[in-house]
Amino acid sequence: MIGISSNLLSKKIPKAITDKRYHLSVDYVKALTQAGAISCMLPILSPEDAKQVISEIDGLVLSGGNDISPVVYGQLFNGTKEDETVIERDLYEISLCKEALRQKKPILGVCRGAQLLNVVLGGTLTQDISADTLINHIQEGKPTEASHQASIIPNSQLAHILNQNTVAVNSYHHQAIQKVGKKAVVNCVSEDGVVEGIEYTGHSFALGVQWHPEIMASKEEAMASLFTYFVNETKKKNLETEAI
Ligand SMILES: [Mn+2]
Repeated sequence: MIGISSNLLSKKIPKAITDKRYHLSVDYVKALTQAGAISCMLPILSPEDAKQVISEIDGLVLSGGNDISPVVYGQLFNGTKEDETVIERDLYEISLCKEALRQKKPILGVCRGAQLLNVVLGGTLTQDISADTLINHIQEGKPTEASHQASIIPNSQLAHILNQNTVAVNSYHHQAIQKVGKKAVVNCVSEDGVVEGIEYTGHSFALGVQWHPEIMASKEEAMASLFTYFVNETKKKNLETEAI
């Protein structure tokens, strides 16, 4: 069972009785189903609950969504809008991510999730890259289609998973990884130098990509292989446990 972190929606939905809802794009669920896993959506609980939640799942997907509050990586608001952050989500996901690393449960971070993994490992983010980049990282075309190229760092886990030197990715971010966290390395960089992926160098699988592979996974084999690899890692852990 894979747990997928969720967003908090506070907008009024037509015909819904209440305004506040946890929500998640169905593409994450579909990509994991295609990779042979069943999944569940993780509502935003208290950080103290993370230990038990992680103990009950085999792997964690940190999903995309709103900007992470710079407060959690020691910066002031400088490009991130405070009203677009959800501090309870940040604090809960930080706790989930730390606990998954501690319990050696595989982690796949998508977009915000990659940034969150970096923050947990002690890294920082650039709060607004739009003024400094040569390509538009908030694409205008369809989300199922790639909008920019990125180079995969040779000998990285990502290079091993995708088995290619470059990758065409979709792009929906105005923030990016700045200082890379401890025990993490960059595994993918866009043509204009923006970090497009990181991976953990410790004793469990934790990898984050800045794009949205779940939206492309039904059509693109490379994107599907990210989920397949991640799901296989979660099964490996079970086999190890069963062998004991
Ligand atoms: Mn991008």
